[in-house]
Amino acid sequence: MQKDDILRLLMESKTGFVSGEELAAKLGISRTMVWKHIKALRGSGFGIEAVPSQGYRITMVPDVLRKSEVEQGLRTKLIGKEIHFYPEVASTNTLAMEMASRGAAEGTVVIAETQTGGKGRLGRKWLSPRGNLYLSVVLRPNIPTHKAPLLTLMGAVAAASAIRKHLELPAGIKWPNDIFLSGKKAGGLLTEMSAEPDRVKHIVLGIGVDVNMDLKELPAEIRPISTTLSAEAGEKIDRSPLVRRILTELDRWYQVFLKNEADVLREWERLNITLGNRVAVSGGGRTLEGLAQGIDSEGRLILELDDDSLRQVAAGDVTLLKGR
Ligand code: BT5
Repeated sequence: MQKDDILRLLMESKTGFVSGEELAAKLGISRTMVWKHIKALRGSGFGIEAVPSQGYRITMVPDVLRKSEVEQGLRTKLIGKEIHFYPEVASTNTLAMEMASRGAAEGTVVIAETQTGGKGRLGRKWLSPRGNLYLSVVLRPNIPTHKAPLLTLMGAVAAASAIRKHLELPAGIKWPNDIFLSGKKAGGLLTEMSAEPDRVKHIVLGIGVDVNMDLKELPAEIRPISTTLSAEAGEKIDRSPLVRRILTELDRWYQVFLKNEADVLREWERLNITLGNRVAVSGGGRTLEGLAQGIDSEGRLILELDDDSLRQVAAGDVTLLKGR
């Protein structure tokens, strides 16, 4: 799109300025058309000043994810070869599941600025104000259904690694699907699956990361136990390169997963904040307490109960009680 090309040329300019004449010549359009595009860009929130004899210059970039910006320089093999951006959807997971059942290619990504019906696990809600990341990826691994939970762990490794590398924040993983910073939840994962009796047909891996929202957007009861990347970093975060990094890490860790699941589990163990703690695991109407000792080859949490017996837990909500 010409508008995107103008944006790119302005962003790439060393001096910041590009003259209307140059823009017109590079795009093969009239200067009047250039002016129309500049007006449209201003309309979508960009600050662009026009200085006589120097040209146009960007003075403010709105906090909006742009497809061209995310795709620019994205060098993944599989994840994000096709990306669908939406200003608003009910749930990126629901949409990606629909796309997957209609044959969407493996690696297809759905991203939205906000969700009106964001989903957590077990029918819970994922609040989705603007300024954060909401994305879902279609995967088609050739694995038995009982291995599917490992993809949540893989996604958590990828998300935590991306946050660590991109922002140098010490993101950790709380079993099974939470991204934690400073002891608070900064993101979550939701894996949904369509399966034959015992093989996976497709999986949608959904990731929500709290990035730039004001914590006041969350209800008072979860505000004290939640955080955002910008609150932790102490500055607003440019989301496009962060998305790129998350897709890059997903691309990498999904390949690792397909080659050797154990390598993913090893990295998960390195990044997790659950193991070694006394925990309470609730789910299915009951709570178990014990020492979180490890995870097994299917991603289940191994608990050592107070009578020294071991118990494998496939799903639940973990509360960290105290350290070792
Ligand atoms: C999760 O569930 O943590 C999974 C979140 C997955 C969200 C992504 S966004 C893209 C994709 N599309 C979707 O529709 N979903 C995925 P769970 O462990 O069940 O945690 C849910 C609980 O977290 C809620 O009951 C709240 O207490 C809390 N919560 C809700 N919204 C939150 C937010 N934005 N930040 C922090 N905590 C939140």
